[in-house]
Amino acid sequence: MPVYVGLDCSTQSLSAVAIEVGTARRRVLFEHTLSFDEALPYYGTKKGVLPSTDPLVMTSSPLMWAEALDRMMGVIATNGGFELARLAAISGSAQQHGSVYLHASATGVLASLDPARPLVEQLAGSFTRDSSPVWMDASTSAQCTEISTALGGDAALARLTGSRAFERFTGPQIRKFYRSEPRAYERTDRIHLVSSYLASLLAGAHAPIDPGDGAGMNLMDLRRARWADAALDATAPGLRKKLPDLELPWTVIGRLAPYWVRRYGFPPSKVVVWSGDNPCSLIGAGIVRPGNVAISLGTSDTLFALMAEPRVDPAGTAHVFGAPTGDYMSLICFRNGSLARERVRDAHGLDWDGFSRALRETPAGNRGRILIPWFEPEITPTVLAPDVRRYGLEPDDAAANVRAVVEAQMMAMAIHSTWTGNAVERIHATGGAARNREILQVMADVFAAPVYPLEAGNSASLGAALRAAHADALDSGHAPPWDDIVAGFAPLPDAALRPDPRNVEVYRALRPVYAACEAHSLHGTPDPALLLTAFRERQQR
Ligand code: ADP
Ligand code: XUL
Repeated sequence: MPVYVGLDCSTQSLSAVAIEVGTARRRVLFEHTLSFDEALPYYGTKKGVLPSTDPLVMTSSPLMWAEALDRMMGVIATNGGFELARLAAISGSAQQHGSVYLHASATGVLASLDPARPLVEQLAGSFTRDSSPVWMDASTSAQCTEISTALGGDAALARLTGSRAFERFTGPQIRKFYRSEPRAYERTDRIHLVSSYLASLLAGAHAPIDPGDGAGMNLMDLRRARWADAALDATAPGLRKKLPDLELPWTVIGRLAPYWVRRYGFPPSKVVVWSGDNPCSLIGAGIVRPGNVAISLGTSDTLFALMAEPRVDPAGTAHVFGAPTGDYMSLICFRNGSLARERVRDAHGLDWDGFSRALRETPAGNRGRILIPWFEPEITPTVLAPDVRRYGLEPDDAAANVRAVVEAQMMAMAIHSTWTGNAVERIHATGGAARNREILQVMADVFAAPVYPLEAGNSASLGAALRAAHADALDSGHAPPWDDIVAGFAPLPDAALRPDPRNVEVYRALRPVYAACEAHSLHGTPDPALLLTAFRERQQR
């Protein structure tokens, strides 16, 4: 039975998962995580990021990522618990947007890695920039404006690349490097994403970028999955020849380089193009067809969905990336997630049991009592300063405030995801708050769709392993449907929370009322008092 390995290089750690994929048995064989700060302390990172005097600058060390990869491959070889000869293919996932800058000499180094010496020793002279900007960097506002202006504004850039200019996106980061260190930029032969850099190390040759991660750069024509010349020109001169090629997300880019074969005893397994952590998580969460949505209830809440069409968010706050299935995916972030739920919970001296009890004891629709929960500046919709408002809601009514915060979050997610154009048919819920079934019931009722809680685990590395399995099958001449690829790893039907038809009706009526309260808070549009009264009267009937 073949084994597939998926790696995930996130902000703070490198994780690996090995899965066994047979007709009768499909299961996780091995999981392991190396935390950068703890396992590789001599790079000096804190939570995976290098110290900086400028709070807007966030970088990490590409050499550290290479050393982590070297170590992880050693751990898999000795402790993976499977016969290495069974490893059919390997792929990976990485934090999106981060970039790695290589000198021309890197090409020769990659092609002739010596298995007798550690990887980092051999790579040390290969970088034109020792540190790599990562997704938390926010230091490129000037470059965002320049790129956006050159391309005809935010909306035009979003239509072309899937997102308006964002500080963390790779294009603005490359422009800043070109402006501040023009000579180092000129000496740069290749600019990789974290994903394509690590794939290059595995394959011993420069790896391509897939449309999932390529869409996080403000450089790729989303519809054609090709570099967009106008965006390249607006970013930095001579950029095209410094970028890797773009390839389909199931491309087998080569075999594990002799370094890995001789140093650790791996077979020359297929290396499959890596992708970003969000596209990989989509697959790891079992989202493989339009109408399937994943909602992660973590510190922030995020909603990501598979889309058949490359539509973009007219409000400009969300992102559209390529999906590993060859479709598209939306990514919508809501900053006031667990953060806001905890603020309400703590304000009323509750624990999570008390929070759940409050949800059980209050009716759907909350008798028209509404909270706008921007305890911190909000990403979706854009709110720059904290702004909490209550409509008909007493601040000290604990149970009503609990229901109001959860209903507000679910309403906002439903309202601000309609632009994706796909009706929601099922939701896979993950993140710390997904263990709360009362919260998930509100989700099911608001979206009028069943909610399947996912088992905790690293969905990005699992998604990478499943992508490796899919690419291997395709490369071997049969193309199983994606439903079959994720089968056995996707949530079981009997765990689902089903929508209650009466509550679905209530929330259908509440939606325009909530939208009016949101618009009133955001733009000072007319007070929604009349709408609220009508909704309350309808609930009392
Ligand atoms: P992160 O985004 O940091 O990875 P997690 O996905 O691990 O976050 O989620 C952590 C959050 O889950 C905590 O901040 C907490 O608010 C929330 N949480 C944990 N248990 C519950 C519960 N029973 N009900 C609601 N929220 C919970
Ligand atoms: C997405 C983003 C993050 C990183 C985190 O746009 O910036 O999700 O991919 O790893």
